[in-house]
Amino acid sequence: MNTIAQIAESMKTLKSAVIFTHVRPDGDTVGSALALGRALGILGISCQVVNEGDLPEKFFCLDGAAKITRTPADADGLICVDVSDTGRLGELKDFYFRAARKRPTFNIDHHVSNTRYAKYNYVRPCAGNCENIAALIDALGVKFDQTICTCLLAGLVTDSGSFSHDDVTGDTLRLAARCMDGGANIERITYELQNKRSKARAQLYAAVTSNVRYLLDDKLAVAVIPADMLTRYGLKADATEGIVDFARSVDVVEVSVCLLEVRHGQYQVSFRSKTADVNAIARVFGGGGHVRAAGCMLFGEAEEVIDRLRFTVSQYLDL
Ligand SMILES: [Mn+2]
Repeated sequence: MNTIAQIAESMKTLKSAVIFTHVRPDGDTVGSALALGRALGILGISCQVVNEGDLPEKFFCLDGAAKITRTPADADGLICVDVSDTGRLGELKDFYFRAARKRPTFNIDHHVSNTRYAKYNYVRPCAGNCENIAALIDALGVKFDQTICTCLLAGLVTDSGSFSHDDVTGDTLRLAARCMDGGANIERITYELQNKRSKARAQLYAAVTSNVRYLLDDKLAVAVIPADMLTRYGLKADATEGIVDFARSVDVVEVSVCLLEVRHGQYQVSFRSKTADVNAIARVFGGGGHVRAAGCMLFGEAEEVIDRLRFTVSQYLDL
């Protein structure tokens, strides 16, 4: 692994960079990318932020989000932010590997499951990857402007569950305070990125949460979202965010799982836990993430997938 100072030195030699965000982007990957892109821009390094899909509209409250594209151009360097492994680049993975043959690659992330896939790697577990990005911007010698502050705070507040997760530290809050002093609007960010929901999404939420299944003495909660359900409500996958967190909030639940059927017989699985290591559970199925929040893909019929989950989760619980 490299130090943040080494990463900053190498980045400063670039004239241009592509900054990659992960599939199904969240506030942390987008906030990380836009804050870093802004800082590098101040140094005269032109940056293009990319994502494999169309960016959900809620992110447009952040400066620069409207310029995020799915079609990168060539650049001097490739930077991945909040991307634990290259599979998380989705359809941009091929572009990344082609360009990586001749360009330096950077990996700035906070996931314990990070595979250190780049030439330069800086991986430090913390509440939000924006904490690592803030350290990098400091190492680059760029002063935080209002845009940087807003984007960093967006990553911090969303990835930490509004500063409620157990990996939140005094440093997380000190950085948040610094962002507030720099003019970030926390009310706008939290409303746009976390709290605002459409009526259709509220109805989906009610339908799914009222059918949560409780297994393993109620320690495992499973929410299932069949593919046709999203179609019925006219919603996309990102509308299901928060359902798995709701299921974990039930007092007796230790591990919560949300199964989203992305195509027939294929489930995108999100895990949350109170104390169990769901990164380890997700890894059993080829996924990963954080100790208390992770994900993977599972194939099969719903009942069969739930059986496999029930068995594997039972190995990680005191029953
Ligand atoms: Mn993150």
